[in-house]
Amino acid sequence: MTNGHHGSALFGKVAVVTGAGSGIGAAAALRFAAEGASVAVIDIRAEAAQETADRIAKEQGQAIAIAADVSSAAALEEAMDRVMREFGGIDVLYNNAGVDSSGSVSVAEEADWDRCMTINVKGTFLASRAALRHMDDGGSIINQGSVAGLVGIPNFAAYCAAKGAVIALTRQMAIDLAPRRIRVNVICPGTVYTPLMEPMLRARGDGDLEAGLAKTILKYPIGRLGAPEEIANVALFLACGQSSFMTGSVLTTDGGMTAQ
Ligand code: 1HS
Repeated sequence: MTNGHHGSALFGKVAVVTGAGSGIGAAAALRFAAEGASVAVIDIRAEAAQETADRIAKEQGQAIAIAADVSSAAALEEAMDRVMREFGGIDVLYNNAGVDSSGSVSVAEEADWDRCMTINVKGTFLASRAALRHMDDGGSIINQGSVAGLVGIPNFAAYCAAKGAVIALTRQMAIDLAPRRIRVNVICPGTVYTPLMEPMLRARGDGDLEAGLAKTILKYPIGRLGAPEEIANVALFLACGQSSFMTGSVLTTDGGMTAQ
């Protein structure tokens, strides 16, 4: 490994990351691999998934790329079956894949609402269900929430509702899966500069990305947005044994945004 994060917190483990072709998912896939996990890189875009898997291979990590849409139960079952065949089981699932959606309730489009709920909420359910068929006792599921699931964000109706649902689902899953010693936790990042965020930042700046960024940073006491690697570090903590007494936890990772 050449990335300076060499460790073995996930030695011998198998981790699945959805939406791992870019952003936080890619950072987490790389981090998990650097810590010794065999990683299944799932993304709806085959090329993006392959790119992350190639980056992992370049650092002597182990990864496979799988193209799958998290809104498809059949695609996810096929994907998890493939992980089972190639790696022999699943220890960690990071439900990271997500989409944003803009608009207040007065103007939001029904199709955008449905898409936001389908990818963010149903996708988390479907990927978890498919993975759980192959998960051993003692595994870890990490869901991707958002500060938007905790506080209202202007013009983000469907996204806030979806992330609130992911947080509630996390607590529910933690109860049902405790007897199998599968822990389920949710990370609530503040804005991280990733491809997902660009349209929102641009809109907030009336078309000017830099202006939107400046406006957004004002909401963060720490004075900047997050980096994908800073969320990946929290995901690693939840994935490994260091968080062994944590389940049903909501981990805000937001530079103080919700502390105000
Ligand atoms: C999209 C991501 O989950 C963050 S929601 C927007 C929060 S903020 O930066 O506008 O306060």
